[in-house]
Amino acid sequence: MSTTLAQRLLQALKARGATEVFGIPGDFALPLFREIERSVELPLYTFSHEPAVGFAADAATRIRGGLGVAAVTYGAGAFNVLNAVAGAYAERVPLVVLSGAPAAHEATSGYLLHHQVKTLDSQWRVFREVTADAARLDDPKTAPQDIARVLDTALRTSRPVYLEIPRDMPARPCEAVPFTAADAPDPDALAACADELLQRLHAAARPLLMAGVEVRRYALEAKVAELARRLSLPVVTSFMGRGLMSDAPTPPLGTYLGLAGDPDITDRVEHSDALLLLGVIVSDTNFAVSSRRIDLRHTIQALDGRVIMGHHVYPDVPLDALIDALLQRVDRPLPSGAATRAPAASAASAPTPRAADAPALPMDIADAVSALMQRHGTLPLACDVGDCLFTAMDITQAPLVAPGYYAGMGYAVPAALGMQAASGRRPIVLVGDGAFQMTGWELGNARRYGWDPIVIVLNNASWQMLRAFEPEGRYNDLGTWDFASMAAGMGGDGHLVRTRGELVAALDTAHATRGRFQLLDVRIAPDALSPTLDRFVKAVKRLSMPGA
Ligand code: S1T
Repeated sequence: MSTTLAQRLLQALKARGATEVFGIPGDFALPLFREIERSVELPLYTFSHEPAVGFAADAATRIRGGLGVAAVTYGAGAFNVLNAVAGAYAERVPLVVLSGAPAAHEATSGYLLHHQVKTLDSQWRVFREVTADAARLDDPKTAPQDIARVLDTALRTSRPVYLEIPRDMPARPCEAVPFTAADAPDPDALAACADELLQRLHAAARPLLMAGVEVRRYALEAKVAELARRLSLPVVTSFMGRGLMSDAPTPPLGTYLGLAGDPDITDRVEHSDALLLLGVIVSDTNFAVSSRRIDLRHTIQALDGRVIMGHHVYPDVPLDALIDALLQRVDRPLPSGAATRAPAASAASAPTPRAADAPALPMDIADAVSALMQRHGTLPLACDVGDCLFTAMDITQAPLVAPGYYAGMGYAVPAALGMQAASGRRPIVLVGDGAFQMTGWELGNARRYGWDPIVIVLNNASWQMLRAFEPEGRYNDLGTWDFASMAAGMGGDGHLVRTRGELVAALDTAHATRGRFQLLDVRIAPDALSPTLDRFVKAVKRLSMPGA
């Protein structure tokens, strides 16, 4: 019995770290789905709407490493998953899109085919714009090399890729998929880069390391933590990098949020004379509300396979090779002194404990989740866009997946399901009511797969983050949806929460209940912002009004 093209593809995905396939079939993808189910190489999980398929596959790879896999049908299915793929591209996620497609004889039938847009190549052209590589597997003889090239590009660039599979191909006999060898960086250039970088750090009075998403994407957290330890180099994370190295022996001092964040962290970043940006995307969400514009010429940027120092660039220095070269060279701490902890919040600044019957606020959610983790250990977090993400900045540092840069809503609930599928760990979800309206219903798929996330809905009856900028916009009003009452119909338990005391009690009950998702519908006054979002909004308004 020969091995099929689909089996070879699944074996190649598994060999590159994939542990499951998320998908929704369609007639152009039925042969592929049949082979996926028959081959038992990777479990297949289906969702209700393709954005969730993409978000789950994205989060699976963020939390576990390796490749994430989203399988969809041609046209209506593929265009539905497109926004999730765009977000994966922006946020450096190695997501593999498998799309069914018309068979060769259909493509030449002379008919316009169902699901077709402008031409049969329209989808191919659109996906080329949001992926690092693509292949059409229309020939079993060339498929092994094409699959190897595309999947290894995904891992090497940490970007999504696209494989289009005509429906007469999955069951065709096919040879094994090889691995492609990555070109090793020039050893002299790598040595020169590492030597210069260490010289700059040793010459600095206030060196600082900022860890960004590539440190997670290339599985370098332990090595970067070891490098910082040997150098006695203080570490912070970017906004997108929140949660990185949270389980390191010395976790980061905190997260850089400019004017919206901890003034000590802001001072360290903005006054560093050797800011080492490791895998940090230089985006507005990471740097927009700086109190003083960081002169990137005085930083050391290692991103996207190159290192920029001052006015010169080392063009081919992958982050993993750089970290290894630095570790080989470090033999003494930096003269700038030991990595000091950020000053602990003084007792005077410690918030006064609020009455249990006080209306629940975003900060109460941060405090309650932090307290839960202190009692029971770290739980991975999945956050959506909105004040929930700013609220998460005040939670104890823990592994966090969130669309912090592309900022596509509807991410967190499907992402949590993907995280639990890939890691087996129970996640906590923070999501606003607006984002929950988009994809919260995917919780209905949790029971049949045994997933049981704890979902905290910040139900402020509005698109509050937008209202913070446009208070008079009535279009931001959403009305109050009774999400707690809807949980049972989807196979979970709902908890209506109005006060701080009810929040703490509901979270304890939710944590103690396994096998059913738990939905905390936390009613929050529309004008109640997290402290971080409040500072962010004020900073943006101040910086966007010249002379403000
Ligand atoms: N649609 C999608 C898919 N993603 C988006 N980011 C937006 C629209 C724009 C947008 C925001 S924040 C926000 C929207 C609509 C409101 C979020 O409302 P909710 O989930 O209830 O959270 P909260 O009330 O905490 O704001 C970003 C700025 O572009």
